[in-house]
Amino acid sequence: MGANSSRQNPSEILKSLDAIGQAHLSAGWNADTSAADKDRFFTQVKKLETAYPGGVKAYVENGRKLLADAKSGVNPLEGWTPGFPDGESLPFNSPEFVAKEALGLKELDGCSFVLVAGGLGERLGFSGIKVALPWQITSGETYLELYIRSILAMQSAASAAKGKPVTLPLAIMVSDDTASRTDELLKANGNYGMAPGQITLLKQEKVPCLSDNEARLALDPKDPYQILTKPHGHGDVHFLLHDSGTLSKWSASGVRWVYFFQDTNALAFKVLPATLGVSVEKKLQVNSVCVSRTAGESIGGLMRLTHKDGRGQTINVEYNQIDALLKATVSPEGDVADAATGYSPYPGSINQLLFALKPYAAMLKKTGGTMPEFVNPKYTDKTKTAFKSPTRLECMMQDYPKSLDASAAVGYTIVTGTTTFSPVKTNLADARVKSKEGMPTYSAASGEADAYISTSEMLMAAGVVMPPAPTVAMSGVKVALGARVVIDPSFGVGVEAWKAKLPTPSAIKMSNRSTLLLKGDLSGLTIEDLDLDGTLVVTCVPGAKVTLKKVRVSNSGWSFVSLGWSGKAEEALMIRGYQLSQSAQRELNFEKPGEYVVEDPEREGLLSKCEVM
Ligand code: UGB
Repeated sequence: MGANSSRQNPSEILKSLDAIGQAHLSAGWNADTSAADKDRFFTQVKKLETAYPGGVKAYVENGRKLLADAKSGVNPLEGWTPGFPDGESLPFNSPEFVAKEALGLKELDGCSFVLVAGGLGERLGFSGIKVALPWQITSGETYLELYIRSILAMQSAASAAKGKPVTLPLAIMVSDDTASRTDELLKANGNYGMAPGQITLLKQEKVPCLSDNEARLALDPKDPYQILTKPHGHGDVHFLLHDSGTLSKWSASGVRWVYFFQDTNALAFKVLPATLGVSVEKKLQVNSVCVSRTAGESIGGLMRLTHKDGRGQTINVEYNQIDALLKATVSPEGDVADAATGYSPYPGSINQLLFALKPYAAMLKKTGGTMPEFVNPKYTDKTKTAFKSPTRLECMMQDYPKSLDASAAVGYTIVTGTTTFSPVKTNLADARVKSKEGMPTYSAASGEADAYISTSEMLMAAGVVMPPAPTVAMSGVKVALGARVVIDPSFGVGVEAWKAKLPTPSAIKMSNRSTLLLKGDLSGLTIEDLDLDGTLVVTCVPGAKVTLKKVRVSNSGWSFVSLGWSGKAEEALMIRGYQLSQSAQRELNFEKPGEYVVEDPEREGLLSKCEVM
């Protein structure tokens, strides 16, 4: 097996497999074995060969080494001592934040985006693809639509800033589990407004499972002519971006930055302009968007590691290794909170990464996109000779900086005092347990409540006074739930843009039981004076220049009602435990381009019917 073995004929393939200790794969074949079964086997081997840098031979060799290390208990962090990485902590809406955001906005035209969406929501109890989940049920918009509309909003801002049309490309990493459903969702919705060719789907392939310490490949128990395979992890994204030619294409079209984000963080773009500003100013090759990390929680910690032989690197230490590393080195208490802040002293790494494209593409050219891997076999006993079930090599996208030398500029950005990270990963039963323990739940309920809070924080940054959100239990999961505010990203990119759309923020008031849903193309929307106690839905078409000069809304509004313990509903609701109840709303629909001013008499009265302007 090797670089050209995808072009080998069947007998050459068998010989090559034999040479790397894999003769058992075809040992059961006999005169009755059909040509079709053999064909399926060879087709799969050829596919596996091209999907891994160096092919099956390299995979088996890497497997043997990592399995030997695992057996002899080699600690990959042995010899390394943790310290604090270099980075910038920006209080949200502070002068430093606003300055970094302004700097970053100038760079938006050079941005590209990479969504890693090859994983399934197994821990979440959702059988669909996660990007098809609604990020909140007030509008029911999917994550994928939100992400694309956010990028298109940045594209409009970049085009306006540059005075010429700019296209910001998006790559989505999918897997066998998610590829067809992601493609169908995009097609059914006209790519949510992105131009043909603007989106690239990159499919990660699974890797072979290893059945023993000799790295003998496992056959599928259900099909003896197929090698058992499992996902290799999100680290595949680097190989795919390189191998598919996507990075070269982006580089040739003037892209300077690559922003990686995960499938269910609705707040992923809120901090991008400021993060870009930090990357520009500190000339960072790799900038990890981080959050304050609750000690013990399931997110990695960014650390500056120094080896006793003098090497150094700034990397993510995965959450299951943090406690042991700290105990063995600088802190006998392990992964505990810092008394002064109440958080772990190490920034929480959330897998939102901003890379400078040039050095990244150059490094991948050198390495072929190979990522450091790890293996996690579950042994049957202490002799570590047999596995409970076949294992496989895995890799993580945040491990890319491990391939850089000590002098590489790697750092982080944290925006404090605001909500920037709230992924949806945990099913309702586990979320209830985490909630009781006082840990972040990363559940559908918390993702939804945080999305409203995050938008309210943008309003507050513009000067609007919002009542504090009370803590409530949504089906046993505690969240802070105030006014449900959903505002399409076309409203504006960055705090200063929101301020311009809200020129008299002191004239905007909203009760905690209110819902404000602003949909469509909001680039022409200005809100001057709004008193909302109930639900207001505003929808604008492109070209509608709308001023809410004085709007008074008081109605019975929308609320969330529990599904009850035995409730039956679609999965997207079951993982929340509640649904939306719409009692009354005021609707303002601007269906044609033009200029509109809405000015109510001082008392609008109880309006619940639809208004079409
Ligand atoms: N993903 C893929 O695209 N392909 C794969 O093979 C696997 C995943 P998980 P994980 O932010 O809370 C990560 O499973 O791996 C995509 C970080 O390692 O949700 O447990 C998948 O679709 C951890 O340090 O997360 O933990 C999803 O979009 C911390 O940052 C993304 O990869 C943690 O995320 C993450 O996959 C977190």
